[in-house]
Amino acid sequence: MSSVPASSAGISLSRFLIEAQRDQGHIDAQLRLLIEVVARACKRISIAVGRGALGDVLGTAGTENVQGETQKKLDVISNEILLEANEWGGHLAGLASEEMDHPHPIPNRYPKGEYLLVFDPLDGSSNIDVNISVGTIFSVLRCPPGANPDEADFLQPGTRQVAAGYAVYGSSTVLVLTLGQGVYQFTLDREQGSFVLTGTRLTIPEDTGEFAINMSNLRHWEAPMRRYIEELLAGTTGPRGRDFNMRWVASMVADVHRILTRGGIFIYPRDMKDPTKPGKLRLMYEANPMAFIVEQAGGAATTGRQRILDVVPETLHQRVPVFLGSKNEVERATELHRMAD
Ligand code: AHM
Ligand code: MG
Repeated sequence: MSSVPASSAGISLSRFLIEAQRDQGHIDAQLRLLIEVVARACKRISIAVGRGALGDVLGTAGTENVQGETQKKLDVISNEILLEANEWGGHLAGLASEEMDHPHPIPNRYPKGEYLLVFDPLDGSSNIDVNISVGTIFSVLRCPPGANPDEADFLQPGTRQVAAGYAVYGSSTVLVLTLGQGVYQFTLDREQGSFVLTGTRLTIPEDTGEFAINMSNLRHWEAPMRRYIEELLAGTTGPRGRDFNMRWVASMVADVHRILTRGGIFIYPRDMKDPTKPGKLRLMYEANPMAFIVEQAGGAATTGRQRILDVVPETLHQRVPVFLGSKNEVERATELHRMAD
């Protein structure tokens, strides 16, 4: 990561966005407002997560989402915070979330804008109760002109994203953002209540000695996936001729944030545990925004077979295998899958 140049020290997210609009013309007023509003919602989620057991926010909500997963109280609270913050500002035509079966229309009493917002309000939520980092992931698309958006209008490939980002609620709260012109990091100044620029033009090293995967699924993987990990585990006497270390937080935001900070490869492959599911992670609000960020930082992101950003979604909650991070490792893993096909 490039540290912040002295001339940019203390720049707030608001100032960064105003300059991106006014001086560079990278964004328009609606997109600026959208990012500001999402950041404000992330601040509120950060406060709720940070209260932990003091806030009556831990544990399950007693409901399931469309994917049959038990919702945590904080999943539901975070989803509501993002909905309430975003629906009245006039910058959105519609929203969709991991926690809602169908897109959420903008109520008729509010003006509609040009953008669509898709998000995972609280990723890694199995980690909430044990005080491990969780996060929010979001992706911004343009609404097709004149559309009163329905689900089909959201089903755009990741190449059409105009912005993407995530917040990690960890030892500090960090917001990582791309507007398609590099990747920037902001850290929440808890005393001031604002996000401050702490990293510009983040880059992921092309080579790495670190991989992130849930190894307990090894017996369910496809042959090329097993071969790739066996190569890494073989160490200095194996085909790769060096040692690799493993890290797995089980919060995608935290694992991806580590990779943006110091490199690595993150993999959630397809497995045969449930052959009806082509992977665990969701394309539109997990894989696509992370793939956009990783590519903007010079890394690579594939399904093991094709570039994630080129996948044309068929459904809102579609799953895909995910291989992302340091370019040379993603290319090696992808090459093994292609050779096996
Ligand atoms: P979630 O959106 O329901 O929280 O699930 C996504 C999470 C990712 O954050 C993480 O990489 C993965 O699922 C963890 O999976 P596993 O439980 O197999 O380790
Ligand atoms: Mg998630």
